[in-house]
Amino acid sequence: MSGSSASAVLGAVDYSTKIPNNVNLVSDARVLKALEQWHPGYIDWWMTMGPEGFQASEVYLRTAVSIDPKGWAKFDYVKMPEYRWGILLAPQDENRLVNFGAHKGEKAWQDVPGEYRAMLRRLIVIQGDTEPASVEQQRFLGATAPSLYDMRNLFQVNVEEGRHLWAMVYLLHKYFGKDGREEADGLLQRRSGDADKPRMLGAFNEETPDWLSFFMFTYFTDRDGKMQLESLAQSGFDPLSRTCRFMLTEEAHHMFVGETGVGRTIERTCEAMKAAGIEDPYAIPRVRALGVIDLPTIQKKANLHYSLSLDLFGSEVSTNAANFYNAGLKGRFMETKIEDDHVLTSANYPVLKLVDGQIRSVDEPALTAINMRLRDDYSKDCQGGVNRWNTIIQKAGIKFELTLPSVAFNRHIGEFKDIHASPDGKLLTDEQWIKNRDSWLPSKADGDFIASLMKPSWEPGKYANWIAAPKVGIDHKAGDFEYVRVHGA
Ligand code: BYC
Repeated sequence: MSGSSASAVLGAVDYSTKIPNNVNLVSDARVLKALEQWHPGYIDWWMTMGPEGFQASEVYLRTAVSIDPKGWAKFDYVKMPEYRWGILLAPQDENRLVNFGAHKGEKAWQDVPGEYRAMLRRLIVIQGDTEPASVEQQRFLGATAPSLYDMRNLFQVNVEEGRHLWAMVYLLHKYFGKDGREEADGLLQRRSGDADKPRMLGAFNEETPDWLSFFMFTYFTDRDGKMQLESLAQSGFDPLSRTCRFMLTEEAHHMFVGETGVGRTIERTCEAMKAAGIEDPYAIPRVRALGVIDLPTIQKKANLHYSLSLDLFGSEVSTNAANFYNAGLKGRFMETKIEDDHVLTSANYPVLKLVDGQIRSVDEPALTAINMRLRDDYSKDCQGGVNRWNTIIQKAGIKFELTLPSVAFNRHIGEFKDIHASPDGKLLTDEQWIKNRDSWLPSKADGDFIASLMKPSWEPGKYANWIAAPKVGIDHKAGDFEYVRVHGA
């Protein structure tokens, strides 16, 4: 089927333009031109800040060929710089309404409401900023991939984060004129961890130094992505809603990579402990001597990434969040499934706060507690995978349970940013914190040990000693499938 006739099919992607899309870009010369002008800068960014050392390798990637649930994933070998980053929106529902806030019941907006322009632009820019940031954070991991399967998954996540950047850049170019173009350029100029031009949100300026961090990041931080995208998918600004709905389908794979990556790490540790007859999970030197990551260190990594990700929800009580909601721009998780008035002018919501030196639940107006509610939904969502990790440990007969730390632990944003608390939520003096910090968060020595295990394992079907093989292959490929044809290997 030719590009233009393909685009006539509902949801099909037009590959006839330089930028594949299902938004009829050919008939929108202004936006097409703006995006084509932005494209070289993007490729330049990808070549300098994307996966280091693998731009010439052929990677078995999925590319969206249609947004239809059955047809959006087509697998083939692609060199990453040639990946067809496209603009894909979920189908428009002509009858869609604004479902919450002061405009509840109005027809969903197809254009930016003038009064909310700045607020909406800010939300889109923050969302957009996280996408290239994560690629920058992960750019050195290919060199130490524990298998070709894992390497391919890393690159899949990376190209899709690139596509999510395109998604936000499309909205900026299409709906925000000159300042949208400037913001789109800014998204290529900031850099993760840069002292002068850092990325906008805290967790996106942290390092992802090893593969366990990558898996924790895709489990915990991509899950913030899921919650935020789901809330933005509720937006009364319909193009944002449609964009986020399609992004969510891709996000699911990222969290799968995280959950199974941590799960396989745990599985391998338990297996090695059993084979060596080690029952005590705290016999750390003995476990490490087996070349696997001990369970207490896995707990520390989870503590770190969960607490960093909690910061991404902003302050528990936030007028920004209330304004976003009231304006109909950003809703709650699964807004339309919640049974209340969706206006929230008279409702309350319990918020954990610091009261007289104690962590207490205090009722706050639900409208200002929107971030807290989303964070609560996030914590519940996180618990599911932790339970599944614990099942792996239990099945191996090892007495150890992974837990999510208290929301007061290791926080830099919100109610608990100025205090120290233990993972079980006890308030601590500075001295107690300093004394115990390394037993709750990864220490330099833990980092060095994990780094010592990060040796490449690139033979098809082979896995580094510290991680178990996956249960099934990507696209149901056999165990020895060559997911990446590494250039020059
Ligand atoms: N770091 O009222 P406040 C993803 C700022 S992840 C630095 O507390 P608000 C992905 C805030 O900007 C999802 N600054 O919070 C995952 C504000 O600044 P201004 C990304 C922070 O505004 C993995 C001030 O503090 N998407 O997709 O209600 C891989 C007071 O703000 C932080 C979104 O986040 C922080 N952590 O909520 C790839 C959705 N937190 O305005 C991708 C869009 C707050 O005073 N963003 N601040 O200068 C939002 O909805 C909101 O901006 C936030 C903050 C939830 C982030």
